[in-house]
Amino acid sequence: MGEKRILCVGLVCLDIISVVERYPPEDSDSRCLSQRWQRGGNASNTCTVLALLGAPCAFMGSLAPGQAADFVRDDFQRYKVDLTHLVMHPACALPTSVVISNSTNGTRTILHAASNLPDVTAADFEHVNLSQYKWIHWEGRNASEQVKMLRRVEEHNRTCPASERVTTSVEVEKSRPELYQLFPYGDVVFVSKDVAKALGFFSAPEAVKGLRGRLKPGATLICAWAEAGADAMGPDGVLVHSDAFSPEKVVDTLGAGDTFNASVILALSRGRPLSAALAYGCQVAGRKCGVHGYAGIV
Ligand SMILES: Nc1ncnc2c1ncn2[C@@H]1O[C@H](COP(=O)(O)OP(=O)(O)OP(=O)(O)O)[C@@H](O)[C@H]1O
Ligand SMILES: *[C@@H]1O[C@H](CO)[C@@H](O)[C@H](O)[C@H]1NC(C)=O
Ligand SMILES: *[C@@H]1O[C@H](CO)[C@@H](O)[C@H](O)[C@H]1NC(C)=O
Ligand SMILES: *[C@@H]1O[C@H](CO)[C@@H](O)[C@H](O)[C@H]1NC(C)=O
Ligand SMILES: *[C@@H]1O[C@H](CO)[C@@H](O)[C@H](O)[C@H]1NC(C)=O
Ligand SMILES: *[C@@H]1O[C@H](CO)[C@@H](O)[C@H](O)[C@H]1NC(C)=O
Ligand SMILES: *[C@@H]1O[C@H](CO)[C@@H](O)[C@H](O)[C@H]1NC(C)=O
Ligand SMILES: CC(=O)N[C@H]1CO[C@H](CO)[C@@H](O)[C@@H]1O
Repeated sequence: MGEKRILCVGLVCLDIISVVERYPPEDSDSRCLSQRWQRGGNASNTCTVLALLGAPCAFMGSLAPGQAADFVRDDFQRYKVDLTHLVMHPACALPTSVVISNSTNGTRTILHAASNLPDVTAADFEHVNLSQYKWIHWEGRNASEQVKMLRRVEEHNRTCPASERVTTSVEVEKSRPELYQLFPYGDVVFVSKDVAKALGFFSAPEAVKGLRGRLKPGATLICAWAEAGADAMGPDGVLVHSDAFSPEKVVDTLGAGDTFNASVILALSRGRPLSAALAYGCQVAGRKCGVHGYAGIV
């Protein structure tokens, strides 16, 4: 049997990435340094990183037919990500993002295309055999549906033997108040700098202290703050911090947050203490910022 899997629920999309030395002036015609297709979407990226770090994982999300979807599916398979819970929508299109990646300092400018692809629902999630997973992570999207999924896991945990219980984590990344209803559900909650700022906090430690009251008792709150590293607080109420680990040269920060989250989830799921998990997350995310894509993170 081996290690049980980690399931990530959220979005997969296609990222078309053009690497430039400097931002192009409007209405100009210029050459980029390189261009690539990359499987994107936050939950999908989290799976990529888990797979590279050697953790068996699965992705649950919606997919539409077409060339972009074929590319995405092949790429998942290349990383041996389990796709049992892909939900097909034949009449829809896969979302695509165009990314301008600045290799001079690693910033990424993202243009999302709207898509008619619906999110997975609580009814889809009913098909998941919870006993097969040790951890389920949600990218906060359709929050009211996701709350139903989280409640299902809580119910499962209440009725099954301890060895079958599933740990839950949620990521509140966009400052949409609808997503804030997820705070009281995860065993681990990841909150972004954007959300922290929108809620009136100016640093990761302030955000962790200020927002912990929104979590259920015994839960852990984690907040990453780019070059300032990350802070967290677990059930014991002790604030822990890790500095960022800067690579020699920052070339590509696209997916640094997903890399951080995947690494922290993996470390916690293997029983590491919170401080060690946070440091590991910052180390792997820092390494990621120094390379294009993900291949060089291990
Ligand atoms: N410029 C950087 N140098 C070193 N480490 C970084 C840098 N940017 C991000 N990191 C690392 O990545 C972690 C997550 O970064 P951040 O808070 O910027 O996530 P994010 O905004 O969600 O990223 P993305 O949107 O690109 O996925 C940080 O805690 C830090 O460890
Ligand atoms: C890329 O980085 C350089 C150096 O910091 C900066 O001058 C330029 O404005 C950046 N371009 C973009 C698109 O961020
Ligand atoms: C990169 O350059 C842009 C534009 O000058 C700036 O806004 C941004 O903060 C810089 N980012 C980093 C990570 O240095
Ligand atoms: C769920 O998975 C467990 C463990 O693999 C298995 O024993 C059980 O039969 C499965 N249940 C269903 C309903 O498929
Ligand atoms: C969430 O899912 C439900 C059920 O599928 C749907 O009715 C609703 O429109 C969705 N909401 C958002 C914000 O996507
Ligand atoms: C499982 O759900 C229960 C509530 O039923 C919750 O207290 C617990 O934190 C959850 N996770 C684990 C790993 O037990
Ligand atoms: C991952 O967690 C960090 C820190 O809690 C957060 O800033 C980020 O938004 C989360 N998700 C992604 C995709 O970066
Ligand atoms: C497709 C998508 O929603 N991507 C988001 C992933 O997370 C980053 C921040 O961590 C957002 O900027 C992206 O928009």
